[in-house]
Amino acid sequence: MKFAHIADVHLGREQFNQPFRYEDYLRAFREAIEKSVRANVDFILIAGDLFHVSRPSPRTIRDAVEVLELPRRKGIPVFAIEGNHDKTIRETSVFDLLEHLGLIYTVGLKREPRRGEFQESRKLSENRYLVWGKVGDLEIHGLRHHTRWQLIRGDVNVLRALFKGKRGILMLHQAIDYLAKDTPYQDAFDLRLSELPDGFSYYALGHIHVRRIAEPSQTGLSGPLAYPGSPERTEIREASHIIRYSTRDKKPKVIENREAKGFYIVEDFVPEFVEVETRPFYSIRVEGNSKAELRSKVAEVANLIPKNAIAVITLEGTVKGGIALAEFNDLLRNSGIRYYTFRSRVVGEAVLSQERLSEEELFTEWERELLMHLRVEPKEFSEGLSEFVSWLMERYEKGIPAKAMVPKKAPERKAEPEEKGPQKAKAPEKPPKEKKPGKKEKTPKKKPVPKPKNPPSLDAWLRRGKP
Ligand SMILES: [Mn+2]
Repeated sequence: MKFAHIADVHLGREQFNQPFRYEDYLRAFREAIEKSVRANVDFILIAGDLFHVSRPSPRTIRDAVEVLELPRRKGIPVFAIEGNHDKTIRETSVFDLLEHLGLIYTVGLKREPRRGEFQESRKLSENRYLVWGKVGDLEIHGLRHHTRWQLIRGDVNVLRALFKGKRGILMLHQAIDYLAKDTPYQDAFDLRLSELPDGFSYYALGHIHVRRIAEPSQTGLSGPLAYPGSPERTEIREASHIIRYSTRDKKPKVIENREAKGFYIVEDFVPEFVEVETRPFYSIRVEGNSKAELRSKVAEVANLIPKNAIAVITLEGTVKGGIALAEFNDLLRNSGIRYYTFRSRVVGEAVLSQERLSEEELFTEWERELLMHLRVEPKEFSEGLSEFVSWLMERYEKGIPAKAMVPKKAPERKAEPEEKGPQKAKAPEKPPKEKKPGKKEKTPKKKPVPKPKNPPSLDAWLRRGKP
C-alpha cells in the first residue's frame, strides 16, 4: 500500500500581492500531484488548506479541477479534509463541488451519508454521519479543522469518542504541541500529544507549514505523526536562503538551501519526503549604525541574490533620527530581482531612551483581541470581513458582560469568535507577526496587569450610546 500525503497547498494565494506567486503555489501543487501519480500511489491525501480561502476564485477552482483531473484519470482517489483556511459553515462549499465532480472524497462529520467504492459512513445521530474513505481493507478517517474548544470539552475528548476503536489512517488539520516547537503554533497548539486517539497506523497531519515527523518510539502512539509542510514557502521563516550581515561581520554570511519543500510518499506507513522545486526565497538581515552603512551593506548583499528570487530585507540597528524605508528602494530598483521588500527594525536614539509601556498596560484584553483581528494583511482582511463584523456586532448589540471588561493576564491564544459557539465562522488565522519594528527586547513583566481605573477609551468610544 503506497500513498501520497500532501497538506497546506494554499492554492489561490497571491503572496505579497504578486500575481506570479499565484502561479508558484499552483505549480508546486501540480508538481506534487504529478510526482504522486508517477510514483503509482494507491491514493492521495490532502490534509487541509488545499485552498487559501474558503471561497476560492473561479480561476483557482478551474486550476484545482485541472490538476485533480490527473489522478482521477488514473483511477487514483484523493481524500481530503478542510483546513482552517478553507473550511466553511455554508451548506455547499468548493469541497462539495469537487466531490460532486468525483475529483475528491472528503472525510469527517457530514449531514448526509456516503457510500461508494471509496467511501463509507455510519449514522451518529439525526443528520450527523461519520464518513471515512476506504481503499481495500484500509480505512482513511479524518476530521476537518476544529478549534481546541470544539475538540476538548472539559473531560470529553471529542476525537477519542469519534474514532474509538478505529484503525488505519487519521487525517487532521491541527497543531500538535509535540511537533509545534519553533513554529507559529508553539504557544497556540490545538492538541496535546496525549489527547490524540491511539490505534492508527499513520497520522496524516496538516496545519504546521514545516516538515515534521514523530516516530512511535518517541510518542508511544501506534503510528508515526507526520506534517509534510506546505509545498510552497508561505512565510519568511520558511526561507530557502538566509543572509546575515551584522555590525561585527566583515562580509555577509550566507546560509543556503535549508528547508526543502514538498510532501511525503508513504509506503507501509513509512513516510519518505519528496521535494518540490520552489523559487529561492531570501531572508536577509542587515545591521548598521548609520544610513550610509545600511545602504552600502544592502548594495553589497544585492549581488548575492539571484534574479528569480524573493527577498525580504530587514534593516536593523540604531540610527539617529531613524530611517525611511523608501530611501532604500533605489538600491534594488534596477537589480532585476523578481520581488523584494524592506522591513525596518531600526530604532532611533530617542526611542531607546524612552520608557515604553507593554501592550498589556496600554490595552485591555478585548482591545488586544480587536488589534489581532486588524493585524492581518489588508488584502486578506476583506476575506474575513463578514465574520469580523458579526464578531463586533455580537459585542455591541447585546451589551458587554461586566467581567469581559476586566483585563485578564495575557492569554496565550486570542479568543476566537468561533469559540463562542461551534457554528460560527472565523477570520482567516494568521501566524503571529514577527516582533514589531522599533520595539525594544524586554522580558515580559511578571506582575499582574493593573486594572485600569477608567474604562478603556477605545472601547468606551465604540460603545457610546449603548447601555
Ligand atoms: Mn495552512
